Amino acid sequence: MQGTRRAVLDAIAAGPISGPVLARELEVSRAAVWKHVETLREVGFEIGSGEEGYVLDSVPEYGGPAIEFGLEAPFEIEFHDSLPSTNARARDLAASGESDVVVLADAQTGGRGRLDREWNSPSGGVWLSALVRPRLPPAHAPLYTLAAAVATTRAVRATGVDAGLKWPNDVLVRGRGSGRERKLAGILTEMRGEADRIAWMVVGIGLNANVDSGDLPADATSLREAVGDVPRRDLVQRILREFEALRTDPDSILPAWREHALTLGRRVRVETARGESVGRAVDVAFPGGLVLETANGRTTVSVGDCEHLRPAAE
Ligand code: BT5
Repeated sequence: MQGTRRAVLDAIAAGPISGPVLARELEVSRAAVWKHVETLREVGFEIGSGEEGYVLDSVPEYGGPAIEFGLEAPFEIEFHDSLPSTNARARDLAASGESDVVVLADAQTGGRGRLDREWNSPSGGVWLSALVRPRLPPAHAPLYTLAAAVATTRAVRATGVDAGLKWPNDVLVRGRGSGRERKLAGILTEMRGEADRIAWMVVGIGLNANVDSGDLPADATSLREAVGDVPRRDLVQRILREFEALRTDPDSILPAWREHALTLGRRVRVETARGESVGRAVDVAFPGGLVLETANGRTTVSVGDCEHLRPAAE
């Protein structure tokens, strides 16, 4: 949101405040204040004007300005009703030099998972991509995938859903009783690295929020299915706040991941480009590899598709 407009909104939210006082405080003309108020109303903020001045009556349910308002993370939000892929859009923004922008869409028509797999993205989900430029060597990029998965898990758990992490990039909802775990969210990280430093990184998060599970693959689930529809503005703000807290304190990422891990302690099969490894997952190691105890000893896999072979209880 444009700087003065944001200041107008913050002042009204803390109000009531009159137009002339607002103009004086922000050192702009009264006409400028009025114009910003009109623009805010157009994007859905209900601003009343009583005797004591402007008051904020309500905030729009979703969308860029709604999420930027009260967001405790330094991201600009670019919202679209529909896009082919928020990751693709964020890559374009990277190419034009932008940073710290979050692209958010209500629906995607060409959402992608890893290895160019299709990602179902019906209207009502949270499809977002954060464009960041961390001062890290390219080899440390997996940390950000884990951080995004932790941030998503924390935000989801705050809605009352018993979610946990499957290495490397999935958020699962635990099955009730002997029920299977089902995928609620996935992360797709893309980047361009220079020799010793990441140039840009796009961290894509796909979270099945207010969508019917019938519109998703068979082994997927949604928040709607688990707890009913949730306010997506709160959800996105929470994800971004948690992501920000983790990226500014990188040492906290692996411990936070372990805390919510469903993979650790389980027998797993990991398929990598070089073949498959089967063993017991015992830890996650910097910058994000999975440590396995296999028949041939300990090994660490850094990328791959992981399958949980038995329920945790066994
Ligand atoms: C992922 O890939 O889990 C990463 C998904 C990232 C999606 C976000 S949405 C915002 C941003 N923009 C994009 O275009 N992408 C990112 P992977 O681990 O490869 O899992 C893909 C597999 O999950 C597919 O092959 C399906 O089997 C399954 N799948 C597809 N859509 C799903 C959904 N909505 N929920 C759960 N599983 C799904």
